[in-house]
Amino acid sequence: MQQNYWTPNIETAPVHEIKSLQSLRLSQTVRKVYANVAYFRNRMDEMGVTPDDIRSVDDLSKLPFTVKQDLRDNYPFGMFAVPMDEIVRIHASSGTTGKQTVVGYTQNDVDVWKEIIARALVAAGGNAKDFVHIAYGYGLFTGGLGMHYGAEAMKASVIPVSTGNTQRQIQIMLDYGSTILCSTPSYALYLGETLKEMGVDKSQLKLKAGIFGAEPWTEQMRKEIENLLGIKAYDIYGLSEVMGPGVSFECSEQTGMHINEDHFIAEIIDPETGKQLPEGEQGELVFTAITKEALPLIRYRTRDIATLTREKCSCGRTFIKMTKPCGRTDDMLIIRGVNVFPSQVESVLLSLGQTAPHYMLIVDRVDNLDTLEIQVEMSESMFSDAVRHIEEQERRIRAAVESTLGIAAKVRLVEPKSIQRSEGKAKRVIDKRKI
Ligand code: DLL
Repeated sequence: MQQNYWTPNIETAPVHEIKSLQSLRLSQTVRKVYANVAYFRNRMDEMGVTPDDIRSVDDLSKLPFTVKQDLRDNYPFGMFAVPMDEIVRIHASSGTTGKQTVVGYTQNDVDVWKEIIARALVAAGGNAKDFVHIAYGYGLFTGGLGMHYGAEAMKASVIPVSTGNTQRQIQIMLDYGSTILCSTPSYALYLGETLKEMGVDKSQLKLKAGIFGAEPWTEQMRKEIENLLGIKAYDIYGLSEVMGPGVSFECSEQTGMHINEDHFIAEIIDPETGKQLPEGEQGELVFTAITKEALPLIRYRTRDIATLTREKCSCGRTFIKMTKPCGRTDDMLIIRGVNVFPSQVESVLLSLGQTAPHYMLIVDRVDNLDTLEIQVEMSESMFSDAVRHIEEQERRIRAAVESTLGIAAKVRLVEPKSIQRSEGKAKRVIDKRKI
């Protein structure tokens, strides 16, 4: 198999070497953060921990967690560990509630970020000959500019389209010969649909791969995108508080994402107790940034639920792998006491086939009882079928949801194209109970 690495000596280093590098970088980072960020110093003092207590990765659990609220409380720049004149870039999270969380980068942070994005692009088969079409939003969101700098570092020809104007995006793909598409998976699907509507055959495109992330997506959705666009679809994960896209990335094996362990230490914890969980167990992902200068967050609780594994990967990389996040602790719906993630419903829908991969979950409370309605778009061919067939399909979906998730749901098939398409992160849930 062809091995594609950007930094082979690091990406394939023996695990004990990675761990000792992490230990060294962790103790240096804790020292810096203790000296420069009042918030951390106070938290560590409260816990009776000093920088001298942190000598290796095994000491991580002695350190306090950081959560999104801490960044909000120190809005906008209160957690930065360097003076503002060293900050060369500012981004902010796309959060819809509360204050935005603001993140900063030094020149060195931007350089590291470029490297890890280049690793992801190269792992997806990218090189200097590629035309990288970036349809993530540019602006305070980290997706657009993050991927942009990495693709430039790889010396690709970068096409910074940003989001929106979907037909024009397709025209650009045709005219400029885009070979790698970077966007949210839901926007990739929308591009695929628009391609069909415009009467363009996927064989007219030069696209070979796509790098999709910023929101959860299932294996079935991957197949759907690959099919619509005629590409191989790779996952990429990240969050602005830790860096942006590129904290982890998929390789040719496509069984999870390698975490860039020379820059980030990953842990899985029990979200209820905060206790570390062993490898292979599912829980909340926690990251410590060990090379960041501007905002080196310690034990940042992502709220994303995933599993870590260090099983040998056929690509040769030794970095630990995380599974696709299956949801967030704060996205999890509790419906009549049952925990439900939107991605589980997506899996059921796509495994049954026939419907389009566009759906909306509407949760409500009627007479003190939670209700779940699943609206799913019919495919064009179904739409022209008899009503009897539609009802039968609704019944099938209802039965599958009930047996897989253990909850009763009302299923309503809706007309093709009636569920709103997103250019960025898709919105899949309307929870009326909170209103
Ligand atoms: O979404 C950074 C990013 C941009 C990642 C482009 C990948 C590609 P935030 O806006 O801070 O940053 O949102 C971070 O998005 O905690 C996850 O819940 C979710 N997320 C990101 N990547 C994935 C993925 C960017 N591949 C939050 N699968 C994270 C599932 C993802 N969820």
